[in-house]
Amino acid sequence: MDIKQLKENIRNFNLEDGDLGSQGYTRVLLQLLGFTGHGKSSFINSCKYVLEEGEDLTEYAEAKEKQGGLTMVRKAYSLTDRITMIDNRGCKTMDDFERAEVYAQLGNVIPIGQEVNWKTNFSDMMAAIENSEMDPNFTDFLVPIFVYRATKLINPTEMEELRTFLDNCVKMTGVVPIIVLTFKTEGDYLEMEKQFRLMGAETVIAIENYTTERKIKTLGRSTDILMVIDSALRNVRFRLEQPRNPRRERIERKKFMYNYIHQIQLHHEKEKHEREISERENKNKKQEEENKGTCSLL
Ligand SMILES: Nc1nc2c(ncn2[C@@H]2O[C@H](COP(=O)(O)OP(=O)(O)OP(=O)(O)O)[C@@H](O)[C@H]2O)c(=O)[nH]1
Ligand SMILES: [Mg+2]
Repeated sequence: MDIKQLKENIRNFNLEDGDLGSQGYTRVLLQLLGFTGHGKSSFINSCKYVLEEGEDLTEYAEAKEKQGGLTMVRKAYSLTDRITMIDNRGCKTMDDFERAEVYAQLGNVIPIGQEVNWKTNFSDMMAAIENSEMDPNFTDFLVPIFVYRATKLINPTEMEELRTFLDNCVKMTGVVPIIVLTFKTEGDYLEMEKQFRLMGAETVIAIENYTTERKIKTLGRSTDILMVIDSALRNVRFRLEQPRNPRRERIERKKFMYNYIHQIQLHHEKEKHEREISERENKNKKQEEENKGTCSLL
């Protein structure tokens, strides 16, 4: 498909187009997820830049390298009347708590426009889910997009964590996250693509983001970026060919969150219990050795 056609398809995308209509969905939410500094905010700027005419790049979403992460508040950026991108807070690690927060953002449990603070206890997490009932949103069709730097190699442990993460995104949304490999010209993106495919990714697209320093529009760079949005819309069309119930899907996401939080709670309790046993054993051993020492002196 040529670039003109891609742009037209995106601009004219309508949720009503399929045989079953929109089934209650009113917009597509492209949910950008990933580690801090991997290029989520830059990707939003790039998408808007490519869809707009002209060569003036506007930094809609602030993008720069910042220790600890730059984007803290979930923000929405509309691409068309029907398609909105969400710049979610990036995570530093993939530990249980941060991941729970990533799922909460993906499931729209954290309202748009709200600062995302990593919670460190289970009751706060449960409370956040309950609070989301104040303003329940079930009319957004969620599409996860995972943004990852092509320069950052993945070790086997991370690979397992990412595989589970991709799988859980499918459980929550019915869509396998689209993998966007940024810094295309700086890393071995072919190798990275292979790794992600081995983890279960269906669509992997390497791109070079447009930045204020490097903003000359070229055919290849612009096409790559549009392909990501096009691929997301293909997923939406595919899912809308089947009868759907947005309210039910929202309930299912909520159940997933409760179950996930319950699982990590059990996991943490088990770890705590094992730590206590090992500490007690060490203490007893030390006591025995001290006693032995006293006996031999006698
Ligand atoms: N060369 C190059 N630089 C990029 C690319 N993508 C992002 N950058 C740069 O990488 C830095 C971090 O990018 P951001 O878009 O702020 O990353 P982020 O994922 O939004 O980070 P947080 O908000 O901290 O989670 C910025 O200085 C960008 O200009 C790319 O594809 N190529
Ligand atoms: Mg950002």
